[in-house]
Amino acid sequence: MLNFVTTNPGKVREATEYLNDEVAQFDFDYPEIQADDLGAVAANGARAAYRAADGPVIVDDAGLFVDAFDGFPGPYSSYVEDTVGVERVWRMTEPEDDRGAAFKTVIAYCDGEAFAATPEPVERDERRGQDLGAGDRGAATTDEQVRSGDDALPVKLFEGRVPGEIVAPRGDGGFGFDPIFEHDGTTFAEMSTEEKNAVSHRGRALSKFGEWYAER
Ligand code: ITT
Ligand code: NA
Repeated sequence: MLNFVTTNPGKVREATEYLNDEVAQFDFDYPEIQADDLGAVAANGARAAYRAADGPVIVDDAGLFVDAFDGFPGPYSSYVEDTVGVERVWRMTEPEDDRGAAFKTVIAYCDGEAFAATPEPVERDERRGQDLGAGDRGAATTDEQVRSGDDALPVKLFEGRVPGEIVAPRGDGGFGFDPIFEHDGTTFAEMSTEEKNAVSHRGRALSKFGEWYAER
């Protein structure tokens, strides 16, 4: 059994749909370091959560990156959802000519073991090679195998990204910024969990993780 470390039931719903009965929510509010790198935040969280759970954990740190704002709110998405709110993120983006955005997530896995070194950051998503643009700051690219002092817990990272556009809110499904994020003409809040997983940042990261985990 794998602990999905999150306070967000929406994430658990998506992970359960994807990984079936292998995951359970571990409701643990890990201390989020101030960093503009989702991978660093997730890796740090996975280490803390592994110590607390005393078993294998995954942490998922996500964010909405708006192109016109150079990637804002990005790693600060949770804070912005709580303070500014989803509707006003739409209003802020509305006057912009370019309403392009991306959701990104980094899943960090930690089970206390070291992993075979990956020759290349194979978990980088399929869009590698394309110009990821300034809005993609915060992407994690490599495994956090670095050991420093007592903090000797290796973490494996899986990244997922999906491009889209910020639109006026539509739909009741999903969570967070889903109502204002449109992908191929449909907002994430208008999709079922299954439909969202098939195209989403989290679905992509979960798929990479699932493939790797099955071979482990
Ligand atoms: P945990 O840290 O406990 O997992 P959280 O909701 O704070 O829960 P994040 O920091 O990863 O998770 O999320 C950053 C923000 O982005 C937060 O406001 C989420 O609601 C939002 N978010 C994350 N994934 C999303 C998704 O798939 N669709 C819409 N919004 C999402
Ligand atoms: Na969070």
